[in-house]
Amino acid sequence: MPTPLPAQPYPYPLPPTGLALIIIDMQRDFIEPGGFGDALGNDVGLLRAIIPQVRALQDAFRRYNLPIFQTVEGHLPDLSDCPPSKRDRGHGALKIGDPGPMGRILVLGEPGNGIIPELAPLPGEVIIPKPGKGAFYATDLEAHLKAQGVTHLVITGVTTEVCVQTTMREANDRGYECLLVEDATESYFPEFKQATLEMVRAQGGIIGWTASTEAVLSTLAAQYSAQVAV
Ligand code: C5J
Repeated sequence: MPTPLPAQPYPYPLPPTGLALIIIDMQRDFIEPGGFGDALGNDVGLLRAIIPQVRALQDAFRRYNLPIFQTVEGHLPDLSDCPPSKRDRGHGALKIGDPGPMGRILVLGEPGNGIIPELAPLPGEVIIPKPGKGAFYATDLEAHLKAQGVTHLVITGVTTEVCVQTTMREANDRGYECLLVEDATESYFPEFKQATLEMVRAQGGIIGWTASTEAVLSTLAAQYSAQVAV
């Protein structure tokens, strides 16, 4: 039986099996000075506020042996998977592929492309490199989810209105029941974050649900600690 998790616009049906945590793009490129987010003129320090909540969710999913998928946005070194429209867009100080203080901007394998140390994956946890904003586009995320019988996604990470929202919409269209964690996602623009939360849960949850980290953690404990103890 699903356990109701306090959420908006109404309780989220936390399933007995089939739940996974998605952590979007908690990589140095977006969160530390000298990366892509900084090159675009953003105050990257704003994004650090969610690290404790994402870490608490990561710890809980590990405790209950539930799958965790992290993504990193990045391109192949020859940029063959980066459309010129993406590289040329905007007037950033550095463009995708340019050398920067943390290596080449938004290129897979460069120091800036690494997940921040506070959220480093454990051996065996899956990292999905993605060339786009959505985590399903040109990746094997869906194959991983199907292989593990995942039906419900708890979604966290940055930035709320770009890669997080795009991923949530892609997942919703594929039939996943998605919960966006309000204080475990962040934007460079507080008003865009707020608007995204409202868009997701409007019209009876047209894209899914939103809930606090605390609500997720306490309901996870109620639902899964007995299963782990057995
Ligand atoms: C952006 C992302 N904002 N991870 N990427 O370009 O949201």
